Amino acid sequence: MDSTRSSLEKSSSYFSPSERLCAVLKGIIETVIFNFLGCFNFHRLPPKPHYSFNDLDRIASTTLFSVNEVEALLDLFKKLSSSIVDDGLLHREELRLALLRTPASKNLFLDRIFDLFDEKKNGAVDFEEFAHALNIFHPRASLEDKIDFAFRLYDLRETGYIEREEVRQMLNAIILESDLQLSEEYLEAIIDKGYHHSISEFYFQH
Ligand SMILES: [Ca+2]
Ligand SMILES: [Ca+2]
Repeated sequence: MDSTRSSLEKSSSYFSPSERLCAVLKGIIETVIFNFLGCFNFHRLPPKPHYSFNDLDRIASTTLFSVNEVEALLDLFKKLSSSIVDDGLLHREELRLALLRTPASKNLFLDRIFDLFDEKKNGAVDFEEFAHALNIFHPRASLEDKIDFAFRLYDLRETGYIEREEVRQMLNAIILESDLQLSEEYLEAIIDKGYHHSISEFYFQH
């Protein structure tokens, strides 16, 4: 027994500190890879929803689109919603990738559009939400609905009012996107002028 222990102690002493460190790191990496693969084995994506002709017909009846147009929208949705995770849902990063060509870039307008698309507020856009949201851009959509959509786009905090700070945030986003250089005074003047003008118009239109 003593001879076995001394033999083990002797053999372990043959490993240098760097070799022992490598062995520990190897163990950690193997554990991480095992758990990573386990995620795929045990947490498979839920099945993607299937849309029958009746579903497309029902969606067409609640929008201005014909059944053929809803079908074309479904093809577009499938393409956009499978760009990162093919789960039948359009995620924020997938919309960013479609419109900005990158999934990571922050964009206030795009985030706000995504929030408006996501009617059920569950963090992903399903096909029905997608079709309903695009309905607002249909040539026959009413002016009132378009104004309502534009109002909600700027009403960042969803209070029913467009506040000065929200106008400032939107203007800053536009300036950032267009690489414009504006002084703080000039920006304030634009907000003052645009704020009073647009708010009165919104109230007038509503
Ligand atoms: Ca997806
Ligand atoms: Ca949703």
